[in-house]
Amino acid sequence: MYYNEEIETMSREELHRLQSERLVRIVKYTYDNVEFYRKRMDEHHVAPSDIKSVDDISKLPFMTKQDLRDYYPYGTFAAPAESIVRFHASSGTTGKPIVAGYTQNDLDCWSEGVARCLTAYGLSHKDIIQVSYGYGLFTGGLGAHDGAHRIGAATLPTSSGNTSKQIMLMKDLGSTALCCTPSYALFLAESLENDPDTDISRDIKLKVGVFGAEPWTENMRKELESKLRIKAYDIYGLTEVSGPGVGGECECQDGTHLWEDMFYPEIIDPVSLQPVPHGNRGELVFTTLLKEGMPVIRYRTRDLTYLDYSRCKCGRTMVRMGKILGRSDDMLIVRGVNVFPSTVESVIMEFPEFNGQYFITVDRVNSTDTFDVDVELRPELYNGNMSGILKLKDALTWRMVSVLGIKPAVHIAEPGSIERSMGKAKHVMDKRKF
Ligand code: DLL
Repeated sequence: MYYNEEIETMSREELHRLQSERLVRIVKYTYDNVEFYRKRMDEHHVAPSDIKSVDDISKLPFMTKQDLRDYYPYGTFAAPAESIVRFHASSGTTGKPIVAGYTQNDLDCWSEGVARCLTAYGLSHKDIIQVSYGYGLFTGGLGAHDGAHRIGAATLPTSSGNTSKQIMLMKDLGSTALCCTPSYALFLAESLENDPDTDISRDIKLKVGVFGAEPWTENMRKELESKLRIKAYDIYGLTEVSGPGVGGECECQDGTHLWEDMFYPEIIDPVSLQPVPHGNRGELVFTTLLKEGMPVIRYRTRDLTYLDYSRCKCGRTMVRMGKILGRSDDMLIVRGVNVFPSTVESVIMEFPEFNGQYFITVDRVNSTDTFDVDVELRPELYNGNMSGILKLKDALTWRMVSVLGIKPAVHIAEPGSIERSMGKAKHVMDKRKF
């Protein structure tokens, strides 16, 4: 099922035409209304009239998170203040948040993106969609909410946290879909398993999980699907571009369709800043083709992935993005080796003995990096069988060595001892002082 069949299945030629028309318009709009863009384009000796189609996009300068910080709070807004109807913000690890402002049209485009995703997951007005992403400045809660509303589903806006109440309402009202981060879904699943009054197959009506906001692996998908007896779908997005629903998977689950009629994607080499050949991994860059409040042009997301332009069996013609490996700024360099937390997760999840909870600590002792991985066993296996635990620890250590190229100190942690997250999980602590 499609939410907007005409757009989702339009021919690539038609899409190219639509994107080009929209790009020409947005470039002129930002040049005319935002000093930041005017200055940047002038510095790069490019004028709006140089942009005739999306084939000219590489003439335009890039934009970074730092630009958004430097021009905080209103410096990259293009619409007059009175037409902004909502703000959201994403808090980075340091400094000022990134603030985004939306006009009513922006909110309508955003909810259409989410509605396309929810429809692709098989959801409709017949569903009860429990939104356990946080409501507030974070785009997850209200973004999923507006999309659910748009398809006419009944929305259960529980927001994040208060897990026992979430479970009670999920059971009593019969939620059929759950929207939250994969790490919170794992915590909810564990809580359901540990609840003596709940039999998941009897009491829980969930059929679909709408998971995103953080990298998660195929092995984590399997774990969540089997624990919650659902089909788990990926939803992607970021505040700077709109929020959740910049793209989502379809029933084929073979990549995340990006809604290219609204968000033009590119993949560049983060060092040379040149486009990479189709299919190669690099940094994802977006240009918003319709946004009025705070458009972004060639915005460097830092997310590392690849794009697949081959046709999907579902009939959608929109490009598919591979799973996000991580953000270039989340990558750890440990003893000179590049380590992505998502790769560590994927190795841990190869072992059915672990429950998916882990924590990585990196430090520097006597000028040498230390790399510790704490990982929880499933409760039923944490039974004092020391030789079994030691064997498992060894097996995980050597598997990490072969995949990561670096040897971690693995610690088998007591079930429940690693802090659970209600939103985006924090899996890493880097204590090194650079
Ligand atoms: O996380 C928007 C969102 C909410 C997406 C709910 C999906 C569901 P930010 O807080 O601005 O916005 O964080 C954006 O989160 O650049 C990625 O690094 C990461 N991210 C988002 N979705 C995914 C995903 C929201 N499906 C940043 N897989 C992005 C991997 C994701 N990483």
